[in-house]
Amino acid sequence: MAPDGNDTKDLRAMFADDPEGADLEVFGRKVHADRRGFLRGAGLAAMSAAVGMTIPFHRNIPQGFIPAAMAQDNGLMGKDGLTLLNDRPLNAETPPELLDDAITPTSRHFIRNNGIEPENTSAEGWTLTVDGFVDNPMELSIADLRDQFEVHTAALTLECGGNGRAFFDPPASGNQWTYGAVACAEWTGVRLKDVLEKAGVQSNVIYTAHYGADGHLSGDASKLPISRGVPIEKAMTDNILIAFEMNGAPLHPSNGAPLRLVVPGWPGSCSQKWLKRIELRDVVHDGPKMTGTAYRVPGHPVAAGDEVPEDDFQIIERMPVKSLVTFPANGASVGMATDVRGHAWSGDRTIDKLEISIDFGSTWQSASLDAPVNDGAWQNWRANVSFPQSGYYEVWARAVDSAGVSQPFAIDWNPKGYLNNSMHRVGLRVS
Ligand SMILES: Nc1nc2c(c(=O)[nH]1)N[C@H]1C(S)=C(S)[C@@H](COP(=O)(O)O)O[C@H]1N2
Ligand SMILES: [Mo]
Repeated sequence: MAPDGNDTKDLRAMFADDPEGADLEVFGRKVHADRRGFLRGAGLAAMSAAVGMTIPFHRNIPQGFIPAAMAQDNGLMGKDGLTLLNDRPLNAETPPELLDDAITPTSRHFIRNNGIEPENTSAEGWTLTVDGFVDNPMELSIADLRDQFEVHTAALTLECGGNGRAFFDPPASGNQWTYGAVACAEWTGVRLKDVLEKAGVQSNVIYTAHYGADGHLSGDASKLPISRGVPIEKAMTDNILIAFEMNGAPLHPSNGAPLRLVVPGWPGSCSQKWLKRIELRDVVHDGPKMTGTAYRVPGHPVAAGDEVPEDDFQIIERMPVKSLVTFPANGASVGMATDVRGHAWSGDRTIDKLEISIDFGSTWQSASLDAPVNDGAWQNWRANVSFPQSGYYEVWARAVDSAGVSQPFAIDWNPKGYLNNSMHRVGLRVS
């Protein structure tokens, strides 16, 4: 049966009776069960967030119906061109050439889940608890956050600590991220700092602890998939948001709807999604993925493949200086001259210089580099390069940050495969 106007009645009835059977008939395939779960809980707001815009005729949509744009995409509803690395937990990255925009569209923001996304991601009735060593413990709805605090919008760079892990040799276990576990979306919310100030941070507090609503992979409701935190001095900086909008719309369900932290420049794991609670502690947080070797690197250089005692590992704080070439795509064919462009960032710092080489690093030329649009945003850069003759070339990019630190050519190896900030190389066929 075709889902055209004349069949509206039947379509509605079909979805009411048997949504899965209806998917099969309408889309010719079963829609990913997780996707259906979100929609059941979240409704129109999640659907709009997922397709990336409002749905003018939403009143005509049958109950339980999944828009075709969301049904099509390999279970990654509302995501465009992402590469699925794992579907349980869901992990998907963005090819660098799809990160060309100054502000990453929601449809191209990577997804990194450690557990199972909550079914209910509706803003309705969602609360955030702020407790621990505070003078005034609080429970705030999203409306309370909007009403009681100044609302800010900022472009904020989020990168997974494991981005680039795929290139470690010997390999490191975990998601084999290549380049695309990074994004810079525009987030709207309130400052973490303002909320903590209102709660009244007690003098013994040294660390935050963040808790989300996602479930552990084992299905054991008493276990959390991940709960991380940051030193209180970091938490009190200006560019950290408790966000309820992403690119001017409700958050995408997989990116933490309806509420999340965004801690730019630090490992993405600090930015708790589906945020339910922030606790202030008088000890370093010890939640899942805070201890052992998770999101930690040796405190000293190690040779590739070395065994490192657990005591030598330190918690990763700021992310290192890094850049991406987002145009042209790796493997593209171009003429004798081409525009080249991308982004550069360095956690808690700015980028001073972006250089590119087309001769395997012998000579370098400066690209033109924009200032960050705000504190916490990546910086956009561009150049025009001419090639002396046709053939195969590589464009290499290296950023230098405000502390004078540059990107390495080769990976600085560590056992868990974090913080790979080696230069991005893009191969081009020039003729
Ligand atoms: N509740 C919760 N928050 C989370 C995670 C998670 O699994 N559960 N993953 C973290 C990790 S490791 C990263 S890199 C970022 C990824 O954010 P994104 O999926 O919106 O890109 O979310 C962080 N916040
Ligand atoms: Mo991450």
